[in-house]
Amino acid sequence: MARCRVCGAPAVICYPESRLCLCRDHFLEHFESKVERTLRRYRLVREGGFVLAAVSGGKDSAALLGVLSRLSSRLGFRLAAVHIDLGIGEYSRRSREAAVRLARELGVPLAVIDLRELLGLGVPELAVKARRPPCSVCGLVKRYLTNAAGVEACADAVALGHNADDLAVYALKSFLTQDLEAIPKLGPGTESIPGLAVGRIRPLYLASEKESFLYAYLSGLPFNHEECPHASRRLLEFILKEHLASLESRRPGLRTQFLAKLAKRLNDYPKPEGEPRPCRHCGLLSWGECSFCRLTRRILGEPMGPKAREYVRAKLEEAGAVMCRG
Ligand code: Q46
Ligand code: ZN
Ligand code: ZN
Repeated sequence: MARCRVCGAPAVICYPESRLCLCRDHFLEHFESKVERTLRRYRLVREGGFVLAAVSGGKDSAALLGVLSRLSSRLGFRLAAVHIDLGIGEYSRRSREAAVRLARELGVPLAVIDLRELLGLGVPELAVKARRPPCSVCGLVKRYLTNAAGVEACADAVALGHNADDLAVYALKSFLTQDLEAIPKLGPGTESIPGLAVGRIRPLYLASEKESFLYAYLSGLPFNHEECPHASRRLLEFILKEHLASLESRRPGLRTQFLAKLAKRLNDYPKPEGEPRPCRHCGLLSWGECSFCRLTRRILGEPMGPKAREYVRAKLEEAGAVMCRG
């Protein structure tokens, strides 16, 4: 049986690239210092700043909120959380329950944004009406509402729970499809555009999915173990993930080396042309009309951005997760 390099107790994880094996306690410590190093190295948080963590209810967001709540006092930033209930049946009900329990146990204020309450429809019905795959509508709605929440809360950044496995897949997919403009947005952090968009940070940028899972599980944090019923094994993302996992097993450390190098070269990739402008309906980031206002205008006959912003603001205020006065 593998033993912890620090104390000799039975190991819960071994890193083949460094031959480091760690027990539960030393793994938890190791994971927290890894995330702290990421936050410092890429200057993702500042003392006195305010971070709003997007919490889906899954393992990655549990690890994210767990580790950020430990680091917030050490690094001196304030933390709150937002959960979007996507209205995907039992899966969303369990995810919401897990997110609420998680925030309560960690003592972090949480605002819950309920898509059905806001639009009268959940992701599955929106997708049917829009004649688009559920994940495409879901991604659009999540991006819009987390950005709206960050702007309304006057947060310095919204923290996302993407781990290294996910990010390596997104980056590789962008290379393969030559969607090069997507690459600069996949780094450890993006800048805020005042009034239009809040910066996004990825504290788990260099942490693997296995580490995230182990951290959440071994810390006893609640999370929904189920997969969304719309997750499909036929998607290119899923296929790439399997191939990258197989490469990683033959070349341990490849994924994080790739991401660390990519983070240094983000400025070499093209950015969208033209200046971002406020959406003519809701005022958030767009190039004329934002995709959320366009989608809801087509489906519901009204661009719902302005109502969404009001709704989000009210939920954040109710939760005590706003840093500024409106
Ligand atoms: S929640 Fe949404 Fe995922 Fe479900 S509908 Fe697709 S994107 S699979 S992370
Ligand atoms: Zn140990
Ligand atoms: Zn809009």
